[in-house]
Amino acid sequence: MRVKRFTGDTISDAMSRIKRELGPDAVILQTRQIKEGGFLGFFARTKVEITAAIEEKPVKNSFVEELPPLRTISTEQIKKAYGEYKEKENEKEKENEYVKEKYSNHNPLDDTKSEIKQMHTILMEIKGQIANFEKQQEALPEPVEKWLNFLKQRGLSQEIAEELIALVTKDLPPDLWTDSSLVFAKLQSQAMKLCRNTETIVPKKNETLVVALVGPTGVGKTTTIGKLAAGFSIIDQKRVALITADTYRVAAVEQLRTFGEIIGVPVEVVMNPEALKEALERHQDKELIFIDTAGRSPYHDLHMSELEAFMNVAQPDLTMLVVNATTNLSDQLMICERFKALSTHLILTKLDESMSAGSILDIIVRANLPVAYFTTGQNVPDDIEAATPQKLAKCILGEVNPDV
Ligand SMILES: Nc1nc2c(ncn2[C@@H]2O[C@H](COP(=O)(O)OP(=O)(O)O)[C@@H](O)[C@H]2O)c(=O)[nH]1
Ligand SMILES: [Mg+2]
Repeated sequence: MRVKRFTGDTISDAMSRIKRELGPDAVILQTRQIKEGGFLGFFARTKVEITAAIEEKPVKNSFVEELPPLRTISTEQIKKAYGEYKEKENEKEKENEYVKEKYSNHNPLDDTKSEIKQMHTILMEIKGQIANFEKQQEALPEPVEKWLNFLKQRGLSQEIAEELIALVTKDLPPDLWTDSSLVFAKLQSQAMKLCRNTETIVPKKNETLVVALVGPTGVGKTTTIGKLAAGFSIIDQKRVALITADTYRVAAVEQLRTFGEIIGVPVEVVMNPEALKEALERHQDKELIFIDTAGRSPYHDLHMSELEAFMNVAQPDLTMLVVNATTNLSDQLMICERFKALSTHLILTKLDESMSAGSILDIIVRANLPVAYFTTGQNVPDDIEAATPQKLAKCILGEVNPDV
């Protein structure tokens, strides 16, 4: 492992030095502003200092050279460019997490705090389970019980499953519960009611709409921004800019820039809230600006306050909390709790991979935020859908009645 400090007048200056000397796979460990020169503190110049590291073994990276010429955009090319970008990024992910842990100013107190939080979550879960067990003692009529089990198999929590059943029971007496078509239709319409709050991104007339995506690492924020940026710029012909505050990997940043060039969308890289502010000002001529943020661990207070600092400056019109449908329900709910105050909308991802997508109803009800989109695969720009109550209810209950 080679660790080295680089200075430059600007971030891109220092970044290009890092790239020249350590190559595109270098990992950024720390960035800060420094004063250089001057006399008794006067006339000093502000510079950027970046500490970066690289594994000694030479790593070949020919991603940039392999791309097709710019501007001949086809969906296939967008998919290919984004696919290659993701592949490289994933490769480095594990290695980088390790380096980051090792070299960051790691505070053991943070670990203790996060352990306490995790224990708290587990205790709350146990408490919930005991309450559920007590409730279960009151037996339901057999056909109703069967539908309750179906809902739980779909991934709904006991609590929401019972709530949905209670709503249906209101206008369906127990003797009609054997009519499965009727029950399924009622469940669908009640699920749609619980998911009635949907709202997609609508660019404004003569104003810039700023949309930020937040959430933990790996939920699909960058992929979803790729889908949205390509959709709005190519299909809807909007003027779009992309700003990424996720500057951790040099190679990832470079490749995201290349992706932006292919779809004809400028990509700005910002390392601190001030730079974010400047980047936003530079793109006031755009109709839409997407801000990609670094994945933040909801257990990590420092991570969360860094994100808040970026969001305070950006003051996005819309802040979309990205939640992965395949994450277990108690984690999903904890993520919602942590990010809810920052967020205005929800994006649900990886519905294609979830065997129990019903849990999204718990998220939707608990977060009480409008759902904007859901995503159904890794393909950029295709695998994204605007949320509607009908589509969400289908994801939750499945397309077909399980009992016919
Ligand atoms: N199956 C599936 N995978 C997805 C979806 N969205 C993103 N991914 C994958 O999830 C991984 C993490 O995505 P990324 O956008 O880097 O997450 P980020 O860390 O939140 O920016 C990548 O391998 C993506 O291809 C989706 O809707 N379905
Ligand atoms: Mg990302």
